[in-house]
Amino acid sequence: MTQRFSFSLAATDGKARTGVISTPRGDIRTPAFMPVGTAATVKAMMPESVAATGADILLGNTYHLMLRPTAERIDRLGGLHKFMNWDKPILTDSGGFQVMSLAELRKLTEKGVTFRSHIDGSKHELTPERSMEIQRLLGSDIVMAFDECPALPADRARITESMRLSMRWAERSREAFGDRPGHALFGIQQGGLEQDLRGESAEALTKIGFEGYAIGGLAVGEGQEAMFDCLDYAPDQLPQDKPRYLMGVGKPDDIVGAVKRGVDMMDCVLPSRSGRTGQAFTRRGVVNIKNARHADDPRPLDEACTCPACSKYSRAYLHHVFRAGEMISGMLLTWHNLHYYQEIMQGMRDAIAAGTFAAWEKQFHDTRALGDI
Ligand code: PRF
Ligand code: ZN
Repeated sequence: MTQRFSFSLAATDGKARTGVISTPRGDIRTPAFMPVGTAATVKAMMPESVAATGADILLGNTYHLMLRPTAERIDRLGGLHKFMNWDKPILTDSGGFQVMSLAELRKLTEKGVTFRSHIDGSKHELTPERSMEIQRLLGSDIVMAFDECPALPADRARITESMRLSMRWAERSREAFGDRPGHALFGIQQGGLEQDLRGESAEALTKIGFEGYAIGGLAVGEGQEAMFDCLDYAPDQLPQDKPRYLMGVGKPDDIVGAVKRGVDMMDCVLPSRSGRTGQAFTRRGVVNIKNARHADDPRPLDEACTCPACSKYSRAYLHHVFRAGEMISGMLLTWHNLHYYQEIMQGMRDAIAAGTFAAWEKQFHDTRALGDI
């Protein structure tokens, strides 16, 4: 009997939750942070290194993979897991959000969206049905419903119309996904910063029924305070017994604030992208390794960190390889950032299980307030 998709909560502390999502490809400990592997790679990282940082699951992108190398090619080659040598779970985003931020000449209709590729200008169409097909061809373990996400600020009429379209697309996504044991389909709540629209969206999604529920449409320019205000109610509008996934978030303090408010999963390019631009996230805040003050510094980036960048190299070395444009710079800083993010997640999981989340959170903020060494 194959392991089916399931979620079990182990403990709660305030609104924060810890548990496990079980899939045929392995368990996902929650709260979980998913590194982004957009183009079938977490940039600058070998898959075994990503696993070594503590990641249980990666995020992949329908939009990028459908354009290059195409979902059909990945399917012929045995699926995305085999293609990229990652055998743990993969969640794939459904493409609509990336079309809106990356593609050219977009045209949105009830049916879906047509657009031109940002790579070669070729013409494509994404609909709920096609997005489900692509994510099936990729072999995604957690498939996201096809949605639309307006940039904020947007007026209430636009947010309402967009949310209702996303709910009709959610219904079509559910229908097209069908029944696939061991695979999960997550719905995506929209509704901007309007509590009643978020409520209407949650109700529509719950009625359709999904294996998990994402909070979409946040971290799109509204700022942390507005996002937290929304997260004060949005997770509560979604079913208690299913995973809640906040899409595209965020900085370390965003992640801690989201977990505190009842979020179970998150993804963000920040730790990997910043690693390639010389920005490191440490317990004591952000460090820009390109800064001249590191040039003679024999100390590690973070003396308490056990990652390869911190246990084997000095700030002076990391500074040098960044300035020299050496590839190892992006490799080491990405590894450090992903390691640090996973350490935050483990810290939160342990604290929630022990009922000490508030103390953990205070320590997190107090340490950051000290500033870099
Ligand atoms: N929808 C989808 N993907 C997303 C978002 C969304 O609203 C966001 C918003 N932060 C990031 N990625 N499908
Ligand atoms: Zn480190």
